[in-house]
Amino acid sequence: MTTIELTLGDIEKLAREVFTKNGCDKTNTAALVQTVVAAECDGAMSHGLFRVPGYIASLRSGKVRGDANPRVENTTPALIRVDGDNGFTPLSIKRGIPALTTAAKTVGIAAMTITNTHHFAALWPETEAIAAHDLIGLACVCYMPFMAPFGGNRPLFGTNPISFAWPRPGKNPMVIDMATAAMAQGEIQIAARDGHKVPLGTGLNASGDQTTDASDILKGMLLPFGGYKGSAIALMVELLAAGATGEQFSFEAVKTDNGDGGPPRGGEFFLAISPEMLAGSDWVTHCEEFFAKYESIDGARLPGQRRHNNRMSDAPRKINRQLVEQIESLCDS
Ligand code: NDP
Ligand code: PYC
Repeated sequence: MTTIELTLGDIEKLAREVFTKNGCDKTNTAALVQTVVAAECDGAMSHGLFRVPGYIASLRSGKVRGDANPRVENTTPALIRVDGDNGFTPLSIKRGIPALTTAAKTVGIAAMTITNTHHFAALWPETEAIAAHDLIGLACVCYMPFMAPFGGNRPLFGTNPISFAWPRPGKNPMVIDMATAAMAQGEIQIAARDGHKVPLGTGLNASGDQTTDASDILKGMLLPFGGYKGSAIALMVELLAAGATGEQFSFEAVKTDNGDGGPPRGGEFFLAISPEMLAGSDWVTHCEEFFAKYESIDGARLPGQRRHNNRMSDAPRKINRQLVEQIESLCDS
């Protein structure tokens, strides 16, 4: 694999150009560019520029609106609904988070659903945005079937990521952001592209047999992380992202999707909780003592720390050369 070095400014410029030239208005472009740059900045290779060809395919096929105008509605003091107007999710998130955090600060806990939207990104930007208001944040989405439930050999779940952010005033939040599949689909696609094997237990081939060949898994299915326990969490994510939002389950999304390679229509579920209102004013000191204990254990590091460390660097990022050329060609054609 050959790579090319791009500064964060180059990445931003390339992303802005490709979205603008493919029918995105200024507001949607700004939200998408922010998402792509944040992923590259934090070293989430499978969810930054890597996703751009899929975004563009869905703009070109007309599946997703580049001029979507999401609407935010408070349905009760603690419930917020965002209708994404058939756009990509970043703009809905941007518009919905202020209403969600205001509600959680007022009532102590608030939930938000985003529907009629297309999610193709990492989830930590949304939970970090909640934690920035000193609130606990949780978010999850589903996708199209690519993961078999534990014990099965037919895909039913998406790779069903969940993100959880714990606020640490004055510091970066503690952020967990993970697929509930043994590997994110994007990571498998990159392993297949780069000819890397993956650990046994990651997925099955089309015949339902275990394999370490990433290309064969792409023709078959992924398995949940952690056996039946991970499968249970994937099930919970599917129910929250589709059952609780009223949007499509992964098995429904694949039926309505046009197969253009971009994300299907789906929902996103959010929770925001005030630790101050639940636990009292001592919560920061109490939890920081816990984090200090955690970090005192040799070999242990907090989830999110790798991304936060990457974020400190303004060095150029190494990007797959073919991917950059592909995106450049999408600016022209
Ligand atoms: P990883 O397996 O890379 O990481 C999962 C979590 O574990 C992260 O919070 C990570 O923190 C943490 N972690 C990793 N290694 C360690 C360690 N040694 N000690 C402590 N914590 C650790 O993520 P995935 O590959 O599962 O997911 C990648 C991205 O894909 C996510 O951002 C997810 O949102 C996205 N995704 C999106 C989907 C969608 O439908 N939109 C579907 C599936 C995934 P850190 O990042 O700091 O390493
Ligand atoms: O990496 O599993 C994944 C994924 C699915 C949708 C967006 N990312």
